Formats: sequence, C-alpha cells, structure tokens
Amino acid sequence: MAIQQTFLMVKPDGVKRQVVGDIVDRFERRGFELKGAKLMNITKELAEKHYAEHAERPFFGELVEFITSGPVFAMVWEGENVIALARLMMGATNPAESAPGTIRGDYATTVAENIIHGSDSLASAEREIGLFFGEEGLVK
Ligand code: YYY
Ligand code: MG
Repeated sequence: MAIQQTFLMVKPDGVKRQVVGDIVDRFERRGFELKGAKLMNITKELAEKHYAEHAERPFFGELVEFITSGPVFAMVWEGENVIALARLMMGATNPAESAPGTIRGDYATTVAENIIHGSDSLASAEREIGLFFGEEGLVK
C-alpha cells in the first residue's frame, strides 16, 4: 500500500445536522492527517464538474441542487490507503445498506441526503483535490 490523499466533503445535510466535528474526529482517531479544510458554498458550475460522471443519470439535477443548497465542509485527508479506508468508514452509498458504525449508517436514511462524499479512486481523488483545493490550498 502507499500513502495517499483523498477528497472528503460533508454535504449540506451534514453541516446542518452539525456532524462536522464528529466526522473530523473519526478520521483523526483512525490516524489520518488533515491537509486542507474549508467551509464553502459550491457554485452550480463546480457541482456539475465535480459530479460530471453522473451527468446523464436521472438524479443529476436533484444532486446538483442539493449539493449547492447550503455550505459544505471540504477536506483533504492523507494516510496509508486512505482512499479505500475512508470509503469503508463512510458506508454504502445507499444508507439503507450502510452498516451501523459507518458515517452514513449512523446519520443517514436516504441516498439523496447521505451526509458525506469521498473520492472512489486515485484518479478521482487527484481530480477532486485539484477542483476544490489545488496544490497551493494544502499544507505541506
Ligand atoms: O460515491 P458515492 O457518493 O458513494 O455514490 P455515487 O454513485 O458516486 O453517487 C453520487 C451521489 O449521487 C450519491 O452520494 C447520492 C446521489 N445518488 C442519488 O441521489 N441516487 C442514486 N440512485 C445514486 C446516487
Ligand atoms: Mg462517487
């Protein structure tokens, strides 16, 4: 395995529910290192770029509307195998299938509002970190 970076984002439902602190705590306790973080509003343009792979899906319009509906908490985390481990800690995309103890399994019940985003591969992590932070947006 290798030291990787991944892009994670607490979605507007998670910010409203005030679970940012718990989510940061989970990744700190696991031993990952926070390299960048910001509370921000996402423009429609950024949302459409971020979710470009889903542009043809029937839920795309609602997804863009939801992710731009309020502030998100965007983060970059670094550590051993962090891309796959963060996905495990998040739980299944559909909270109906997310195990208790995972972030979605603890906080969500519907796929449309599932609390957190996390990169699903090395390529998407690099792309998403670039979109939201760029090189200069991260600590050394
Ligand atoms: O990466 P992840 O967030 O776990 O799932 P994706 O398949 O990439 O879908 C992105 C996002 O789209 C998902 O978190 C919720 C939403 N979505 C939806 O609203 N309805 C679906 N049937 C599938 C996904
Ligand atoms: Mg995805």
